[in-house]
Amino acid sequence: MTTTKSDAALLIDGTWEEAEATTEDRDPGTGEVVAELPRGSADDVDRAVSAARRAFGEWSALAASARAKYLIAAADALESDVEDWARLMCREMGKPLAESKIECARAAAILRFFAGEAHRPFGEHYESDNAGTWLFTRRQPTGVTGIITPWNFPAAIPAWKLAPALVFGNTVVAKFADDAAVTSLRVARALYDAGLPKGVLNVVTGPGSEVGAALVEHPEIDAISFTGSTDVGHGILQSASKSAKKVQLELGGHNPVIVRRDADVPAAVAAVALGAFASAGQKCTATRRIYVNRAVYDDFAGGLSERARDLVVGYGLDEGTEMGPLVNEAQLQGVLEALERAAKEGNMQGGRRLTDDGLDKGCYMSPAVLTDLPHDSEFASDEVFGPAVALWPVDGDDEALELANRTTYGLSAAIFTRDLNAAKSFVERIEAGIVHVNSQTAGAEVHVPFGGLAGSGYGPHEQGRAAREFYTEQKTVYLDPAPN
Ligand code: UN1
Repeated sequence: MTTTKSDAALLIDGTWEEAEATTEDRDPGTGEVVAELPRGSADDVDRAVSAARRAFGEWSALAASARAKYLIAAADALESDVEDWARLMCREMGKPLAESKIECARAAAILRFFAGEAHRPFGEHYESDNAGTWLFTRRQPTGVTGIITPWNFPAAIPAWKLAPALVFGNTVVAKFADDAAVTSLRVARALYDAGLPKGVLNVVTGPGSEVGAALVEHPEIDAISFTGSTDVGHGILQSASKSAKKVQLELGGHNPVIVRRDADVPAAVAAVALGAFASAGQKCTATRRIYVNRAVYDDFAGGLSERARDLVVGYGLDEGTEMGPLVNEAQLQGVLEALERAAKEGNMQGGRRLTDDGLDKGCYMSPAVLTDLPHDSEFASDEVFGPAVALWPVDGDDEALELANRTTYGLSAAIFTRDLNAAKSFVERIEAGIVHVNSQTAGAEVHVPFGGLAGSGYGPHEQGRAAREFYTEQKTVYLDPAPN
């Protein structure tokens, strides 16, 4: 599979454009250049926003089902090309092929779900206190939407923002993260090839400090949806609030797991290993903190340590690879440095750069399992975006819950137990937008809401029927007949 120049281009007003400057987009597994990415500018953003504004009137006036047809055609095209698309994802950001394929198929499923929204209710009908009055809510598109996506789910996250934006009648200017922009651009390409009218979807890649900032500050952008780090998200919120934009943020997580004494320990070990090390831990929903009942602590710790030690780290396209490289050198260095600081406060297995067996050209590390850390250590409260997890023994549910709820985050959490009352109490008391009983912390099904509480999110949740909140505005309509 090769990428061509036109795979990496700006899309403005229905035309694929080259930019004056480019950035090298490298395979983190081999160091090879995958593509030369256009470095868009604030001026490109301005042209894209004007195009989106011009396209808004006609696009928003179409029947939703007419808009949905483009999503279905794009889903068909992407689905027929999953293998090639997944290989591109693997080369661009390191996700092993099997995981990449699942994500690509999920992106197509997301487009199909949102196509279906065209035939589901948009508003609600109420009985008025005045007989004869029709009282209902009507939803209209939010407007010209700025969409900023991360590199860690470069197929699924663009799909889950673009699909509702478009089906509900918004026009879009998107900025995809440089580390996986060509993979994300395939979603835009599929919509474009489906015949999307010009200006409805525009894409400007380039540095967040210029392209992202121009998008967030642009007076003609009505709403911004962002997935990424908490720091960047909070900066976006401040800047977007100056022009009172609608803002939706999906931010970091520091997701806890509680393993009770009545848990199925091998199942808990398997789920924690998957939650912590899949995609090399580069998910906002990844598992990071485990509170294990003292009675099963040694069993659990032994099982997890064995699983981490045996995990096959390698190039994502190689058969048998279970964990690929981190996305780039800077991310790897940041993770290794955070782990070095953590190791000084406790014990660490793994957590080292790997260079043997041909891994020296890439950004590889062994998965880290930390034990004996103080509860007030940096690792216990700050997100480390890599394959690293810490375990602590606890004596009971109250202690486990208190520790699990201690961070400023609130994205995802899991409990492993066979006790229904304990599970119910966990669901009620845990500070998390997504709660699992006996399953890993990561994962998001397309038809249900996805979003974090506390510092993990801001604004309406994404996906499922929840996506309507952000991508539409409500009007309440009192409709009375005029007297004859
Ligand atoms: C998942 O757990 O499959 O950026 C989805 C992220 C989240 C998406 C997680 N917004 O990692």
